[in-house]
Amino acid sequence: MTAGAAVRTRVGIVGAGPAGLMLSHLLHLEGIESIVLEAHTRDYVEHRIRAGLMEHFSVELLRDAGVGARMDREGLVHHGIVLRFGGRSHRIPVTDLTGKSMMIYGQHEVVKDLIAARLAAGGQILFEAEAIGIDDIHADQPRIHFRHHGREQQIECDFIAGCDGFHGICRPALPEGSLTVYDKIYPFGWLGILADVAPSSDELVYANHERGYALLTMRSPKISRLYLQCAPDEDAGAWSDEEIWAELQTRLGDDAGFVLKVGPILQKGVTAMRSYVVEPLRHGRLFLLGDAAHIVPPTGAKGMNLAFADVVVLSRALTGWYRGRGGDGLEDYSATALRRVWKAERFSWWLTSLMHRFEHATPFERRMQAAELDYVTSSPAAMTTLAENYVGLPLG
Ligand code: RFL
Ligand code: PHB
Repeated sequence: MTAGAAVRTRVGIVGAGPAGLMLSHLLHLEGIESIVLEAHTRDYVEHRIRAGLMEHFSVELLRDAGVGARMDREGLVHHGIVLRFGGRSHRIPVTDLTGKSMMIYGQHEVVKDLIAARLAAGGQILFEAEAIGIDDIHADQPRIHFRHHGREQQIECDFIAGCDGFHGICRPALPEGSLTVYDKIYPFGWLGILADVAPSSDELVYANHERGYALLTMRSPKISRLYLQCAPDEDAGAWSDEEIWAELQTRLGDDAGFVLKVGPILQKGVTAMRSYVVEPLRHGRLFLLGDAAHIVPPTGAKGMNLAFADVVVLSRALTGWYRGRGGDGLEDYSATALRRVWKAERFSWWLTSLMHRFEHATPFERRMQAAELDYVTSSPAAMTTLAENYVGLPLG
């Protein structure tokens, strides 16, 4: 392997997920050059099925940034959600309670739109370019070492944005003891499927059933996405398609005779559930964003939305710095982003606790969960609290 000369840019971005791509795009709109490094191929990141629900804030962000046209044509606007338990359905009218709506539009579609916009503008995204180390984050010119087409190369930049997800290299590259880690592992996972069948409900259905949680969501008017609470180390391959549909029908069924439409299962996989935050999010000239810095259990649908919120805070701070307005925004990045992160962590943890079956819960704890479900679906104040968190809190 030969080591190449360093390439120069202003902001070196590790990771072409929603965080890295949106950051590169917003910086470009402000005239700030960046290079994005992505370990996988373009095809891989454009087809990786993950998030589906966008908060009001993320929808507006895509529109304001000029990358919302396809989302507005193909996305599905949602005004409420259904909580189902004890055989009954309870609708939370999110738009009536908050004046805002959500959008179902797959994360992989957002990624496609952002990649197309970056490449059309001459932006640099290096696919199959794996970052292998970072250096000099406390100096004026930090460096990223990466491997591309078998060659080791370097990027020399003013700032590094660690947008490389939970398993990336930026967070672990920080010296031990420089981060405080907050971590919670849940005793269950989600078995998720993508199915070639029209959604059985116009709105998302969150079910708390004695056999475990289930969620009905969608990707389009023809494609359903469904999840089942399962063991954290469940083998998705051990479930036949018939078993998955039968279990979903049992958990999503209600006294009104709800019948789930079934169809060919296109993909299935298991996701472990955890809450995780590191502090601080800035170390010298390295900034951590999105899943590289924090993880939420997917119940509240907050992961991608939080990644976008971090990006907006950092892009404003970098814009201020390059326009000569000083480094206050950069100094404040961690504290500003973390305020929103912790509120989303709280909501995701709360909704997870409310909707899942905890095997070792005591009879008292089960009664507490039942009372909370009753309260949250009968009190206008509690429903409004749920709705304003679900649709997304303001950025500041
Ligand atoms: P990503 O998307 O993980 O992107 C990180 C990128 O970095 C690359 N990478 C590297 N590149 C170069 N060199 C290296 N050394 C690298 N190491 C890693 C990776 O290949 C990857 O391309 O992180 P980002 O951008 O922070 O985005 C976060 C979101 O992906 C995540 O929070 C959401 O998917 C979470 N999530 C949901 N979020 C929502 O907002 N709404 C939802 O409805 C929602 N549902 C979900 C979800 C996540 C799920 N799973 C599978 C975890 C449902 C599920 C089941
Ligand atoms: C999804 O569409 O994948 C999705 C939607 C809402 C959630 C979690 C996942 O709460």
